[in-house]
This record gives sequence, structure tokens and C-alpha cells, in this order.
Amino acid sequence: MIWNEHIECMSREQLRDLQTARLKETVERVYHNTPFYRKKMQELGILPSDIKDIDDIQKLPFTTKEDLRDNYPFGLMAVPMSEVVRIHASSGTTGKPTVVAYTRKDVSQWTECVSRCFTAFGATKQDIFQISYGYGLFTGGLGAHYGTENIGASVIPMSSGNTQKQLQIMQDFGATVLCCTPSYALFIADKLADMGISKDDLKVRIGVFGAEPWTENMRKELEEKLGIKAYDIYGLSEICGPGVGYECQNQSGTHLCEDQFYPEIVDPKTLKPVTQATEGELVFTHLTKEAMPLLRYRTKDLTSLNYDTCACGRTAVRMGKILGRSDDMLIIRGVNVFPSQIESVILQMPEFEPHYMIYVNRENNLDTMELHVEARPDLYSDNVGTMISLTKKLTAQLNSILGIAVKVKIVEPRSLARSEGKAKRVFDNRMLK
Ligand code: DLL
Repeated sequence: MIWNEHIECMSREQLRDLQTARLKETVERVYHNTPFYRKKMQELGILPSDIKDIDDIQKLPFTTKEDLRDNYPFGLMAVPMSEVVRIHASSGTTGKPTVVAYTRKDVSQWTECVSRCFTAFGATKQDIFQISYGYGLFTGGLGAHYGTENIGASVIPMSSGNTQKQLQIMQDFGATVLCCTPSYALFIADKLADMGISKDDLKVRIGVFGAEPWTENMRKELEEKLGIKAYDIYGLSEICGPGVGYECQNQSGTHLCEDQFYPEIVDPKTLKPVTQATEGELVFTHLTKEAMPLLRYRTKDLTSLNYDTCACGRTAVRMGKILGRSDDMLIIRGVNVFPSQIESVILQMPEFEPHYMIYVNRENNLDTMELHVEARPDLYSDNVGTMISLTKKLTAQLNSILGIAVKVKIVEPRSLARSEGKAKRVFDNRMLK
């Protein structure tokens, strides 16, 4: 099943022509409408007219999350706010989130990408989708929601959390598709057993899992425990949200919506393109986005691209599994967390020393994060009450900045190991099974 056969199965030559035409238009637009890009292009001595072919993309400047932060909130917009119909945000490297905006056409293109994913997974208008990605500034909930309505299926807009209720609704409403992070799906599967519900009591047949890395073993476990077929959906807010890429029935890679976002793989150190099928950092350039088109956005996701035509008939390039990141971003229960965000909270509170360790674990299929931080010597106290209230204060502050619960342990001054070289502050003990 293919949602847009003309685009998804277009010959590579035709696709190249389409990409070239769309890139030229995008570069014209940002050059004239986004001072940030005009300046960058001027610094590189290039004009929109220098972009004659899709390969000329290599002449264009890169964009990073830091650029988005430096232009917070709306500095990279290429249209007036009156054209914007939606705003989302994801974690930035410090306290400020990364903001993304959409025009009506952007929302509709994004919706089409998500519809392509769901159709490739084998979902139809007969299906009932339980959307257990978070609704809100995170793109997961609303992205999946619009895609579901667009294919004519029914939406149960659950959002994440409240697992017992999730399962009750799933059973009572006869949900046939479950959309959530793979780790939350594992948690749901375990709760199922706890509640004495059998997978045969559920009608779920398709799992739409993404927003964080997962493995073939997790796929097997989820398929087994929930009695479903599990599919990978990839995306990032800066590009649109979920729907940048999807697995087809062959599950031999993630097809990218290449007519919308042009993918490149570069060496994260030299930023030079790598040879085909080599691993490197994935970079995207918007080809149709109106509100906030980004040129050569560095995703920091490490993967490779395969341009062979897939047995499903789609010509769209296939991306390998995300192998890791070239930065230190952690994904905790689907929420992106940068250690620097935690550091900025600690530095803003005079009660603490800038000495801390972050421990990430997976307990009962749920990610947990624990922070050990040293109190300032003159503030460290044997008084339990004082320490508890200080712990509560830091916990609340972290929760409001990160959007997830962090277990805080205040430790004695000078008790954390000091490093002689580059400090190792993050211990990610999750074994991605
Ligand atoms: O996670 C969008 C999304 C929502 C994708 C729902 C899929 C489903 P961000 O919060 O901006 O957006 O996080 C983007 O998450 O750069 C990857 O590192 C990681 N990621 C997303 N999907 C996958 C996946 C959403 N299928 C960041 N496999 C990306 C591995 C993924 N990592």
C-alpha cells in the first residue's frame, strides 16, 4: 500500500529534477526572507543563482541547534507570524527550547508525510489509532493525530502516561494501532501482564514506534508481548516531527520523504560528504517548508543511506538504524535531554557546586535519571529537613526545565570523583536490548 505512488515511486532522475527545482526555490526564499541565511551566504560569497543543481547543496552553509537557540524564538522564520498556524518546540542545549513553526501548507505537507508512513505500515481508514505520544509542544502527538485523520482512520488522542487507563481504553475501544515510544510500549506490555489482560483481549495489530533508538530485539519482544507487527517511524521537530522516515512492509531500512527534505551524510568532524553507504551524520535541507526552512540542518544522528530501489517499489532512499549521536543528547522516555540543561540549572542555584554526575538506567522497561550533585560546603548540613527541602527545590527546577522527573541526591562537598582530563559526567547504563 502506497499513499502517494507518484512521489514515493518516482524515478531517481525525476526526483533529482524535483529536488533541484525545490532547492532553488527554497534558497531564493531564505536568501530574501531570513537575514540569518542571507548573512551566512554572503560570508561564503554565494548567491541563490549559484545553486543550479541539487549537488550545489554542498556550497550552502550548515545549520545547527545552536543557531536555532541563538535566534530564539522566531529569528529564523521566513514568513510573518500571520502566516504561521502552529508552533512546536523541543529541547535545546540549555534552558531555552528549540522553536519550530509551520504555515498551513507546512502542516499539510507534514500530515502527508505521516500518512505515507501509516499507509506503508499497512494501516487504513478501518483502523483505530491510540496515540500515546505526548500531545503538546512535542511533535509526536499532534503529528500522528493529523496523519491518522488524513488517512481516514479514527483517533483516540490519549497522550502518554496513565498506563492503566491506556490499557482499559485500548481494550474497550478496540484500538488496532498503537503509537508511542518503543520503551513506553514495553512498559505498557508489562502492565498488560500485571493487569491480567491477555494480548488476545486486545485488537492492536500495528505498533508505530519511534522518537528514540530501539533494537531488533526490542522489536521481537514488543511483537511477541503485544501480538503486533512493530514499525519504525523516524523524525525530528526541526524538520517537521514524526514522518521524516518510515519502514515499509519489507522492513529493510527507513524510507525518507526525500521530495520534502534532502538528506546528506557527512563526516561529523570534517563536514565533508562521505561515500555512499558509509556511516556519518545525517543532514537535512528543507525543500518545501515555508515558515522556517533550514539549510543543511545537522541532526547529529549517525546513520547511513542506501539508494538501491526497495523490493516494495519505493525509490525513496533508505536510512539505516540510528546508530547513535555525534553530540551528547540523551533520550529519556522519548524526551530529549542535554546534560548542559542540567548543568545550567545547577549553576543558577547558589546552593550547589558545579560538580555532578548523571546516571541513566532502565528499570522495568522505563528509563530513569538520577543526579548526584555536591552542595556548597557552607550550605551542606546534617539537618535532614534542610537537605530534603533543598532536594525538593532542585527536583522541581529540573522538572520544569526538562519536563521529566529526575531523582536528585545531594552529596557531600568534594565527594564526587574529580577527573584529570575531560570530565565524565554521564553514565548511561541502559542496555538497549
Ligand atoms: O522525536 C519526533 C518523533 C515523534 C519521531 C514521534 C517519531 C515519533 P524530537 O523530539 O525533535 O522529535 O527528537 C528527534 O529523536 O534526532 C533522533 O535522535 C531521535 N529519534 C526520533 N525517531 C527515532 C527513531 C521526535 N525512529 C530525535 N529511531 C532524532 C531512533 C529516533 N531515534
